[in-house]
Amino acid sequence: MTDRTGKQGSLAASVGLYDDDLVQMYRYVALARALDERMWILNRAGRIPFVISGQGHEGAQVGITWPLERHQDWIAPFYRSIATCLTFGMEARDILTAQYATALDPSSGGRQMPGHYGSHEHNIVSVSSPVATQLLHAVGIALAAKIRGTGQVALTTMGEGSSNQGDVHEGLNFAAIHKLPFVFVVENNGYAISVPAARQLAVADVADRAAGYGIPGVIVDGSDVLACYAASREAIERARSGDGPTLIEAKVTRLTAHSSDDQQTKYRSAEELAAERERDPLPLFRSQLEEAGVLTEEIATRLAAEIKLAVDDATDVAEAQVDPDPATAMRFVYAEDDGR
Ligand SMILES: Cc1ncc(C[n+]2csc(CCOP(=O)(O)OP(=O)(O)O)c2C)c(N)n1
Ligand SMILES: [Mg+2]
Repeated sequence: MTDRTGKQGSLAASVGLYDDDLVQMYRYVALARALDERMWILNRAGRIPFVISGQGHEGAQVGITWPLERHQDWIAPFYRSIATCLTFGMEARDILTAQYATALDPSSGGRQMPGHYGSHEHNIVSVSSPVATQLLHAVGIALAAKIRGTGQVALTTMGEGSSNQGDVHEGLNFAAIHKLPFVFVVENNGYAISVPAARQLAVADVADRAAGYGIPGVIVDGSDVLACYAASREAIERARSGDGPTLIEAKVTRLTAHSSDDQQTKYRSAEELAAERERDPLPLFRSQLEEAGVLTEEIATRLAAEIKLAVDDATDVAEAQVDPDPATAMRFVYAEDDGR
């Protein structure tokens, strides 16, 4: 995704990127946030039934997705992966039509639950409701890539709570034994709904578990977009060159309640919530790019206008699209022509 002819200031050079990459990365973080904020408004206005938010995770998602090859590699994401899906090719319209469950929603034509994004066109596996099953899907894709010798990498993402599911042990063990081109990303936001990490894990870091599979376990500050990028690039290179999987644990913050059906002030103190705001990747990345002279006022103003236009357009399109025809509800469940 890098423009190899562009300007390269010292910040971009420090991570082997160009200034334009950094601006584009910032654009995805900001677009994901703006779409997410719009979703909450639409939910509270009674237009969409359910929001499960990526706010606080966007920096890690953009940084980690960036080194993957579009239309070549695969991602099996989870419900918070709005920025991941955008970075890998989905559009603002695709996200909101999924939220409205319209007939033309590319994720599933309105068949999936809200927040269950997917894109055949962009190699994004449809989100599964039972958490952690996506790891098995991604490991299967990685196995196929190895057998076929395609050079593809499969990456999956999930929360730290989901990482305790049995599927993770089975899939990770298999991927490690067979040195599959696979990257396992845990976006650790410290909670599984209302359950704090200390009640989910007996260890401080999910990354510690990597040793049990004989693979590297890397901890990265999920508010630091470029640190996430560097960790991901290394893991992807390792996977592609045949050295097997890596576990990346990105320590992120969950800025919203678990979902629009949750109220986090019931289980998190005002002090804790205020401290979390300090780790918001959006203003942190913006300041970093401003200080490096990459994000000028002119560029920031242009991006803000573009993003507002994209979010308004996505809302208008999703509002205008029709619902799926109930007669098609069983399509893709059973064979089309067997009389059922
Ligand atoms: C197998 C399974 N068990 C429980 C649930 C209900 N559930 C949905 S999200 C969630 C919390 C997951 O927490 P975590 O993995 O930390 O991700 P986060 O939501 O914090 O990003 C639970 C328990 C589910 N969807 N699937
Ligand atoms: Mg969590």
